[in-house]
Amino acid sequence: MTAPLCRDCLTLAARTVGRCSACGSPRLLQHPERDLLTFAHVDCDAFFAAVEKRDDPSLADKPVIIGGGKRGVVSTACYVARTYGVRSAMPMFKALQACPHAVVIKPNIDKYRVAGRAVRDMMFELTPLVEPVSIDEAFLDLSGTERLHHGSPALTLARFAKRVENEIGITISVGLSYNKFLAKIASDLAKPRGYSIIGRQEAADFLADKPVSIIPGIGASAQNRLARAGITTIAQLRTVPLKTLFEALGRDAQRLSRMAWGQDDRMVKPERETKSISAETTFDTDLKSFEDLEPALWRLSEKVSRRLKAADLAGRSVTLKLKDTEFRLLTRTRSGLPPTQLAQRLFEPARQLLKAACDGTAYRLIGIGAADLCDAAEADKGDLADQSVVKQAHMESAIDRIREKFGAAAVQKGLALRKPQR
Ligand code: TTP
Ligand code: MG
Repeated sequence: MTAPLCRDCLTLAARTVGRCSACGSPRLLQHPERDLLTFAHVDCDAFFAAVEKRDDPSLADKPVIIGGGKRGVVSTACYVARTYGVRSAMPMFKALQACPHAVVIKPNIDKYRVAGRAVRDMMFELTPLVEPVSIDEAFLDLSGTERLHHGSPALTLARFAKRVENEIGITISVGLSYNKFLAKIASDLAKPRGYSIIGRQEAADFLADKPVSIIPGIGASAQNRLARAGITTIAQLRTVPLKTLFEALGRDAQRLSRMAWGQDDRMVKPERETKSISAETTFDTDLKSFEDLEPALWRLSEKVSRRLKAADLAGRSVTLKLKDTEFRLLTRTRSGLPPTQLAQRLFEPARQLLKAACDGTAYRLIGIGAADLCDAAEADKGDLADQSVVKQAHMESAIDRIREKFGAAAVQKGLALRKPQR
């Protein structure tokens, strides 16, 4: 058994009844596979609230809620507020019913972005293999860094957590495992200030009684379909024949069923400057008519729009991509557009391009991409002549809010529901 690693004094300490023999801390990290694992997921604790508490120490022990900005919902609740039942995405009035003495602070996204970037910059000092997932979380692959950092990834991460606390003034939770799927689950196990390890030996047992929803890619509708077949846990999912799984989960079935056994081959993809954001889909049956292709294009426009919004980017050009049954690729681009991240405004030019491309050719794939990217701050402002843009932006953000609360299927445009005619 490896000696316990103290997360406070960072020594490999001989333990005296659950405490570090060097500094007395109870925060010891011990696991048979600890020094063999290299995949990590790091997530900041109650991120927005933590930044506000850092900047105003009088808030340290108070319940703090960030929210009530443009949206009437909770963006984040600190861990004190969470003890009263306050949660992200809860309507503000409910949160205040649960915790009337909470300190409510309007979000200051620019400030959080600076803090998020500082954490990220520090990650890049550990390894170039950093894959940011959102403003406050990232995957890291620390394989091959032992010599550089004079220690195992586990130790490097413990040092990192301490450094973030000391230098940035917020806390993080770390998950360490042998792949992304389990590292992400691990980081959530002991929040806040957590550090959890899931090793190869225990992974299958650990997953058995967990709900299928912890597998990324099994969204609300797949969960429903599985639940109708009596499958709610991962152990049950493992017993389903692959053919049945294909019917319930589509093309991803094999990847998802491997995850049920704790296997995940996804690499940590380092951040590259994003040049374009796109989405595409291959049809089960080739499609010819504009009426059949249009709904697919709309769904993809929504997807690209979601990704642009998540990345705080807007596109100034839109590309339509089509592949015919001979695998010949056709791309058509509209550029010089006013910057947008709205689904409707990505869709419109692409729809025109699609109309022109529907000349009887059967297509097996359609895609849409936004390029010439710029900061979202410049997007969808509208001008006096065109207030419809502002209206569209309001409408889409209302839809986004409903989806945030009730899932993607809660609001669907008529187009998205149209099935191809055959
Ligand atoms: P999370 O990492 O999901 O949440 P968190 O950091 O507040 O708390 P945890 O300790 O559980 O990780 O999201 C990061 C930030 O993103 C969060 O501080 C605020 C923002 N956010 C929203 O604005 N709305 C939401 O519904 C969620 C989930 C997050
Ligand atoms: Mg977080």
